[in-house]
Amino acid sequence: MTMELWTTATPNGWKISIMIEELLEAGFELPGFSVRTINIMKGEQFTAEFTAVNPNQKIPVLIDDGRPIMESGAILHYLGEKFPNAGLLPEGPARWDVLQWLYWQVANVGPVFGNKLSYTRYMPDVEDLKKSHPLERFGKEARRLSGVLDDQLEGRDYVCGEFSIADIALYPWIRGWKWSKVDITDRPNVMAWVERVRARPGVGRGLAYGVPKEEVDQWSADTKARYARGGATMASNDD
Ligand SMILES: N[C@@H](CCC(=O)N[C@@H](CS)C(=O)NCC(=O)O)C(=O)O
Repeated sequence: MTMELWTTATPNGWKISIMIEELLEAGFELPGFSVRTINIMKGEQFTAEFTAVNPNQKIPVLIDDGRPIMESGAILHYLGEKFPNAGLLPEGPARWDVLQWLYWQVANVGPVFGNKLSYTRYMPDVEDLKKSHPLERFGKEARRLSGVLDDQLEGRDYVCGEFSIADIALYPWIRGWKWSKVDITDRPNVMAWVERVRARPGVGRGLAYGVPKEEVDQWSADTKARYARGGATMASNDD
């Protein structure tokens, strides 16, 4: 078996590195697993080699025994099915609880938080006039989505009760609320869930792929500046 993850340290990349580490944490063995870091700041996603495995030219990509799979949601779904005993994509009626929240993430939270982040951090300030509409639009929608998530988490430790690929999909975008400037401090269930998910050993290891230890939870000023500069030349992080 060979399984290659082509990725980098971004919210969509973390979804898969967290999934891999949660599988390892649960005792599954992935002997042929390897990670290849794609430098999206340098445009490695646009090479012919990358485009051959993902015509959409974005990380992450999983190549399982030579078969490439693009789209973080599809990769989580695929791995959830491949390792049914991990319980990250349960069988029976609970499966559809999880899948609907997975699709809610890829269709809503990813694009909205991604665009909010992009306009907040990656569009130069001189364009302020042009920024006001998208900032209001995506800011308001991100706040609304955080309220939906808060309601769903009422009385639950995780999005669908037990930890699942729905949590794995949602966490990397929500954890960046300060960087995206989406205030969730009045969403107590979401705030507690962010802490709870972060405390899982597999999640901690998944966030550390390609990241210096001291920057897993807090970027240095240099890294922030580098991301802001690099992001300005990139397409928005649509899901
Ligand atoms: N819908 C895709 C989105 C992937 C995506 O936006 N990846 C970003 C990094 S988080 C990327 O590769 N950006 C490079 C670019 O836009 O050129 C998924 O969920 O996998």
